[in-house]
Amino acid sequence: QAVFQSDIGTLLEQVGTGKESLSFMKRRIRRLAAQWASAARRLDDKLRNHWREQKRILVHVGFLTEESGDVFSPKVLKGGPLGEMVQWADILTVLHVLGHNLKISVSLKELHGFLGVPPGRGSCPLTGPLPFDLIYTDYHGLQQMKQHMGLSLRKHKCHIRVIDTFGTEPAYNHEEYATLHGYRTNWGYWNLHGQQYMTMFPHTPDNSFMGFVAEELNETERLNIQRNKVNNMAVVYGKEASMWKGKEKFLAILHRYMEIHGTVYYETQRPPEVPAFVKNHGLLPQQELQQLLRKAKLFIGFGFPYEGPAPLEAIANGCIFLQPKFNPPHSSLNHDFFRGKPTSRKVSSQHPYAEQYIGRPHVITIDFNNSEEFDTTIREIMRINVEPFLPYEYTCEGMLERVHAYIQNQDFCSPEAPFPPVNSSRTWLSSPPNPFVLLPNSSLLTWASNASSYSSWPPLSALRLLASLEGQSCVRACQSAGLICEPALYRFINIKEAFSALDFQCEGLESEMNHLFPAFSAEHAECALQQDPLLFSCAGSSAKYQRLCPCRDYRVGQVALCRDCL
Ligand code: U2F
Repeated sequence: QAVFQSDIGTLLEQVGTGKESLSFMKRRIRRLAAQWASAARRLDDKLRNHWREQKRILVHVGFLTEESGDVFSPKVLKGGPLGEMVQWADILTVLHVLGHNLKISVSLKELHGFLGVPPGRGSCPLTGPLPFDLIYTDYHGLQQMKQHMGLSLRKHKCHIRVIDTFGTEPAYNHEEYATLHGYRTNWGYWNLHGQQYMTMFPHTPDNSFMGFVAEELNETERLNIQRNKVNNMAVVYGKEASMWKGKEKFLAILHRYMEIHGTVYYETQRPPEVPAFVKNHGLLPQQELQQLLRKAKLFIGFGFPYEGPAPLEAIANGCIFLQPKFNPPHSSLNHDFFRGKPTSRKVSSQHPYAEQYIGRPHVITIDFNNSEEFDTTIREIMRINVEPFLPYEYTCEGMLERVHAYIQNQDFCSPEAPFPPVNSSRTWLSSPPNPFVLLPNSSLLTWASNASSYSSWPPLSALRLLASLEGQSCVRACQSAGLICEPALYRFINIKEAFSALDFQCEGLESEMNHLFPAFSAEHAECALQQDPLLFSCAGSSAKYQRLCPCRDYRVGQVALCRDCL
């Protein structure tokens, strides 16, 4: 049984010392400890009757190992990326607070120690059972484990979770398919289950959304913030001088109305990219950045970095986040940063989560090339009042709840039951629930829930079958019905009966490896099933196909979980 623990002493000891990145993470863990503790109490109350199994968990942070080159640690105090460290600090805290048995490794030596057998007991370290129920790592760590574990990695890989900032879509993850169809990238094709990849934002439901947290405010802090907001104070998003390059025009317009602050790292002199009228504080400790954001009215992004934590922190502190729309959207096809990343996602603005999940009045996304619109928007921002806002999924309680649900329910190790059992399928065919779109109690679902050999998480009761439009992905199709695509439920709809339930008349039925299947092609009246469950994918679209989409409901503010998922 796992018991919530609010004391972070042992966690801090385990994190170790000797690197700036570890010190940054420890400062963060310490600073947010009280917030985690009170969130744990609330979740404990909420889950009162749940038995939570205590898991043996290894966290191996590959990108911080010397063996991977560790380019991050030396830049912690120099404006380098901190988003990953924010997330790892929070992951460690969540696992610790949930009360699991945690081991942490940031070097190959530690990894070997944790995975190996003590000397004298045998020569080959991994012939026995894996001493962990779960291993959280990243792409670097995965590579290192492959080198260390060799073939036994394959045997144990269902226990692995890969923290993957920008996400990996099934077409890129499937080795054979990626090789045959041009989806191979440097990040690899590991043949994992898509939901074993865990992302920083809910990019594609093909992956699990891990996230991180932002600081929460109490009532007094909220009131103080509202009282002390300075209407003409802006903070620019970008701690590295290069992020300011070529932005003179916008800065000049902004400067007509507002006092501009920056937190750009510098050694001795003001970086030339940062104009003299900007009040540059230099890179600030997280806590001081929060204080600055509490006073500022506007937090403005100039297009890079993509999808970091800072905009959420700004919005949580009552700022309006103004950011550029990308038209055309940035993606691995047209932008260097995303080139070679295992995703086809089209990034519509600097921070699509802020744009799509939060939106106005907290987030304003505009075309920065239109100076007039830019000018008007700045003036509008100075007039409107907004309250601090933090989506539940980015609070400590939200992250604890989500990770708890994953740990207790996600299972990539048990073999999946064959589908569909022949008898039940016949019964169902004789009275086709037509359409069973959006009908939770249709006979398909009743039948499937009764199939006693079956357990599913999310539960089958959450399933709503939809057909996408031609050229539309299942991510979009579900979204436009106010739902979310759920790849774990694909196996229930990858049956020929699903086509008739949607009124598709199949003249032919094939089964193929194609990440867009199951799908219907109107031109040939062809119905196509998916041959390989590893390729079930919410992402992906083609003008040739209407895709079959397993959608589900979700909790307000916690998109990773369906209503009955807890
Ligand atoms: C993202 O990485 P970044 O580190 O560039 O993301 P940011 O949103 O700028 O900030 C990360 C943290 O840095 C902190 C701030 C955030 O929590 O509180 N910080 C600070 O402590 N002092 C300062 O003066 C300014 C900010 C993303 F997260 C990565 O995954 C990507 O690799 C990267 C590139 O797109 O962008």
